[in-house]
Amino acid sequence: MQDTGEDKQATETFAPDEHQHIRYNPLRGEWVLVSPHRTKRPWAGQVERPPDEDLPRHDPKNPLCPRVTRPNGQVNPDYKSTFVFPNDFPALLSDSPAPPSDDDDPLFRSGAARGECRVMCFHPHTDVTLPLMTLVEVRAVVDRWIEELEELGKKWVWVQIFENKGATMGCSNPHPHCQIWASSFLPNEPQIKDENQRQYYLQRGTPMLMDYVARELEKKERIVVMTGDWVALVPFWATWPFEVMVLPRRRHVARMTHLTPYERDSLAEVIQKLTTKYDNLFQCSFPYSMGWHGAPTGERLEDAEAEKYWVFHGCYFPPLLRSATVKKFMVGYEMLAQAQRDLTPEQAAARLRDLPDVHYKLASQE
Ligand code: H2U
Repeated sequence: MQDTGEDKQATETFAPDEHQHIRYNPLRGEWVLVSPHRTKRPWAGQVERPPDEDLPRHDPKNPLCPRVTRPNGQVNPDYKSTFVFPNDFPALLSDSPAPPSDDDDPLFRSGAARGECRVMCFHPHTDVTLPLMTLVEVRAVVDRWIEELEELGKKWVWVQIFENKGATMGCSNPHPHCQIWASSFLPNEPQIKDENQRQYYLQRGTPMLMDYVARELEKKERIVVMTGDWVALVPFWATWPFEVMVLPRRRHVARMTHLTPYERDSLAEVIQKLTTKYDNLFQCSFPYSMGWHGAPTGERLEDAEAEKYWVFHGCYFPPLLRSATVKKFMVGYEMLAQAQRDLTPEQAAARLRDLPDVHYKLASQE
């Protein structure tokens, strides 16, 4: 427990939407400071450029578009659905010399890093993001993610699928796409989640996130959208203002590769519904970084214990705070002490939940 000090002075009754407090994230084993009384502070800081809404459907200069020649001379096929290619500027190569082993040195440790990086285009049209695709098209994206996980997961212990969307998140290309980085090592984030889920399972004999989702379904305070098999909610311990987790709500699933056809359809639906609400929040193409986490792969595919405690889930981290142009900075206190938020997770969930289910661009066409 973080030392909260004795609360000797409090005379008012605690109200989570009014009074500052700290919340625990059991998945990462860390705390977040919630300061709801600060939501009304004026903003005179940096303003982002609004996302570009007038994108061409096809740009012959964009290396992610169909039929375009990439700078390395390769010509993209005239793809009609998803398209995956090896990243031309990969952070991880499959064959590279390893540093000398220095496990005994407590101060200067290093290790081998090998892997593969791919780029996956979601759709042939640059102006069509996930919420604007048909359900069949989103389902094709889900299927392709699973195919990539199956293939890369045979060899690599961790396959990270992630989407960086919008220039605010450092995304270099507006074409709808994600990246897939597979590595010979378990990166920090999944390693922390692996250990915390394992410890919880050892102590209680149930998977942490299935227990968590059951409690959230009872409370109904932080739910944004639900489909047959999935729930998208703002976690109790969210750090980003409109952070969302996508969790299985009926059946314990450890890996994305374990999904049934119906669960895949239902996942496509929750992705479409959530991203529609995101875009509707500030009537813009909502930026975020998102990705999927499930039980490790490669040499850990046979780890039956990990399949008992890992719960497959999605994480959405959007930076926007109060408009299409004002983002939350994770700086100062966050870098030096711990994450802090103003808006409560319950307020964020209510704002998203109350938005229309129809995308603002499609609503104007009705
Ligand atoms: P981001 O927009 O999320 O940065 O991803 C684009 C990726 O596409 C990036 O990793 C790759 C970049 O290396 N890329 C290619 O592999 N080939 C190209 O011709 C352009 C971009």
